[in-house]
Amino acid sequence: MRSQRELAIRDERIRELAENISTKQFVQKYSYGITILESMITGYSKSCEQTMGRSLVDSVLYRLKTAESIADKLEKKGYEISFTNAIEQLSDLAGVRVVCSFCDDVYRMDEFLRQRKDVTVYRRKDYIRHPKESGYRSVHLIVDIDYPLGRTGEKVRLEVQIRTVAMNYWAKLDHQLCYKTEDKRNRHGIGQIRQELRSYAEEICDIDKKMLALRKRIEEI
Ligand code: 0O2
Repeated sequence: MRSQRELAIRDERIRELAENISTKQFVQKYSYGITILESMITGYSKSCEQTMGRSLVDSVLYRLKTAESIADKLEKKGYEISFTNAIEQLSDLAGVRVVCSFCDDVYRMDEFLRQRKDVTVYRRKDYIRHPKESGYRSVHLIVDIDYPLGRTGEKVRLEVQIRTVAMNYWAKLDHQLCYKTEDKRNRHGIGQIRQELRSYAEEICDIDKKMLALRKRIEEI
């Protein structure tokens, strides 16, 4: 439990953070990153549509992280809430989520971004081959792209999450359900719920595999 004083300090730090991330300079930089990545992704998806005759990408979503969410994440990682720590310690102040139809499309998109000369992959995590304990699946890329409107050589860092429609369905519900049970973590039965969620992630993964197999059979007809 935090004291009233600790809560007041926390609120003040979040307020300062919110001010810093709403400056024109900050919003312009990260929005630029999102726009560039989004146009690369949709451009590639369109070119695939012409060559493969089907849509690779179901949707592209993006967001700038809120001050509250930045504060939670900094605290979770053991850092004080500050703008400097947000910039230095977090890689997902700006995030782009690519939702693909099939699992092989996820890896096509992953490969496409990794091969681009104007995208530097700082970190890659394959939570499809190695799902998280929760059952979460996605490919995550932390990427740097040039920011020509800034200082010479300045980069903008973003997180790209690539997943299938089915993985996205699970992640969205998990996010909602875990959020709702967050303050009930120690209650009896939460372990059972997490175990069930994990088993549903596996069922969804099986369906993804079956749908991919079905598509391949159809392509051979
Ligand atoms: P939000 O609100 O979605 O933005 P690291 O980058 O390695 O220092 P980080 O950023 O925790 O540490 O990386 P990680 O574990 O790869 O996860 C980053 C994001 O993936 C999370 O961002 C979520 O969006 C998503 N994610 C990870 N695990 C889960 C999970 O079990 N369930 C769901 N639904 N999503 C998950 P945020 O900032 O935690 O949350």
